[in-house]
Amino acid sequence: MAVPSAGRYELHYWPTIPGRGEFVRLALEYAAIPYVDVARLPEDEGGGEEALYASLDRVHPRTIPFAPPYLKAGELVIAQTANILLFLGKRHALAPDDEAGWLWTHQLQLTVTDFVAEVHDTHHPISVGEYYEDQKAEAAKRTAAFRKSRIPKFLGYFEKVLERAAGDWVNGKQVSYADLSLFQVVQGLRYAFPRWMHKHEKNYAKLLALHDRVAALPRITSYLQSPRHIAFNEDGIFRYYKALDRAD
Ligand SMILES: N[C@@H](CCC(=O)N[C@@H](CS)C(=O)NCC(=O)O)C(=O)O
Repeated sequence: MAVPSAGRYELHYWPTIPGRGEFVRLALEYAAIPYVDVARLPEDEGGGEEALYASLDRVHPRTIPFAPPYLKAGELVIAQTANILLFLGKRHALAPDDEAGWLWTHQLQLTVTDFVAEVHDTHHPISVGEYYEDQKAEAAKRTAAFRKSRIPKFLGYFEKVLERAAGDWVNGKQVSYADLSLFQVVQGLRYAFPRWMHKHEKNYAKLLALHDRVAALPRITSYLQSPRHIAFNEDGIFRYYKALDRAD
């Protein structure tokens, strides 16, 4: 990984998890946009969690992020995953440039954002600041409801969106960052809820087909095999806890 250089985007995100940063990484990788994953650099080059945390307050005099991920693009500091993607979409043709098209893509991304927050709440239903192990009973209850009604509602919605799309992608013929994010949603659910997905994912054929198309995009395929890609683990958003994964 190269040291940040002028003109190169800097992604600032927790260095050991795919998390929300992954939605941004997928867009950068697909569009072959040079970037530095700053927190993954050695500490003496500005990497590490401590430096990331400290940077939130210092990165800009005015437009400070609430939480990672954030992207530095020259003088701009942009936080909120969907906002970062809105920016990249416009600058790098990762979304249609007509008003209806970029708004629609952003709308879908905000829906993914809502879903990701609910995924997070399955293992942290009471307190973000406490361990899963300290809220296991509540997590089991919350996740049962999540599996029963929320996953089907969100996936059913994405499926309907794809049924109505005028082509292979949510925007028809052009791949957008929202397609890449839907890929990550399927990846994450397969990791966190394998038993549930094994039984139910067949109900979302269009979404699965989209997932496979994204996986086959050459730059995505090579990214997923590269050391830049971080595997899911139990510190991230999509976590596998046996107790939370049931077929129903
Ligand atoms: N809505 C924000 C959420 C950002 C967020 O919650 N980031 C997490 C990591 S994935 C974090 O570090 N949160 C710290 C906190 O909420 O205190 C987004 O989509 O970017």
